[in-house]
Amino acid sequence: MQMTIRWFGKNYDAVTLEQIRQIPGVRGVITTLYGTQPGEVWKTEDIRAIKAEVEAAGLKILGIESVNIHDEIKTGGPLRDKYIENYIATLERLGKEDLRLICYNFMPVFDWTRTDLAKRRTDGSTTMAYDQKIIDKINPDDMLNSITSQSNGFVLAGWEPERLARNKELFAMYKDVDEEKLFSNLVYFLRAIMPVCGKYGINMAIHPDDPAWSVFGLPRIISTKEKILRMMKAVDDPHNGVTLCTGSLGTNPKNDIPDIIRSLKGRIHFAHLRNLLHTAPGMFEESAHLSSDGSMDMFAIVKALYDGGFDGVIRPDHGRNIWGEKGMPGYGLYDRALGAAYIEGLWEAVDKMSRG
Ligand SMILES: [Mn+2]
Repeated sequence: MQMTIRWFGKNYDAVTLEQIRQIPGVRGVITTLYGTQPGEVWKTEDIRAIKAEVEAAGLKILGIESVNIHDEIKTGGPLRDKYIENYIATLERLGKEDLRLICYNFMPVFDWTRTDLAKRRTDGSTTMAYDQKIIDKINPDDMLNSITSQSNGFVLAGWEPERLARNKELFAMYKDVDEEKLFSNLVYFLRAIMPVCGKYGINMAIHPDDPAWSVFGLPRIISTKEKILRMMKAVDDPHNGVTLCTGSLGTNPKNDIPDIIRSLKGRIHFAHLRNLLHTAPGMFEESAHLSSDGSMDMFAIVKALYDGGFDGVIRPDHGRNIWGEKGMPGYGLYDRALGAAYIEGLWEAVDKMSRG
């Protein structure tokens, strides 16, 4: 297991590489070329530059989150083959620079959805929260304005203004895309990229839908064990894998995460570990990572990963904002550092118990 922290690059992140380097057990970061647009071929010089910057701080880039997928690919539009070619060219360049873990998602329009980015908890911390009753009452434009106004001035991954300015156009593009169509477009994409992944040993790790049900009528295909296994079988290649995001899958309390982990043995390339507190049906908030603070059994989750021989990359996922930090919602330093240390502790305990 390799512990990492997501880092958005010096122009976008308030957390520095020097700070990340001091979190116990953290040897690497997960990052991306944040300024690039979906569909763009990444430049080798840009990849080398960010790699050199991270390595100069005594860390390594252990995964890319994300190489985003152009909507022409997701909707199966007339330009999809051109954008798949571009995606393959980017993978090739990443592979040549020894970057072999790629997180991506196949969610239409919105990467993730929350209704409150700074819900105050009883301990005075703030956290991201979701309430389906609010979503049912608003339209996507309200959603965008609300997210943007709460972002503390940061550009939030998945809510980049360039993309979201095209909100209406995007909804129109997905008008005739149902779950089956989206699924077959994903399979088409994966079949096309598997040869280059095989050549460079690149592991693709699809991120589950967040929340794990349809919002604003958009289709969801990576939200349950059955759906994920269907996708694994449709492209039965070890390079076609998943990002096991407990906070996304766990939005639906019916998802048994340790069971999902066991069913995906060998196909989990990346793990996002965080905890949620379910407050009512369709309503949750992101808690601290500890089992005792949320609704998930983080010990059982770590043990299932360990027992399945997981040797990939983990990162603590979103954290609360604590100790007065003015951070990007979900991505401050302090609570994620606590999360990393906690997960390291669980891992050490499970490891020593298993060895007897
Ligand atoms: Mn995640």
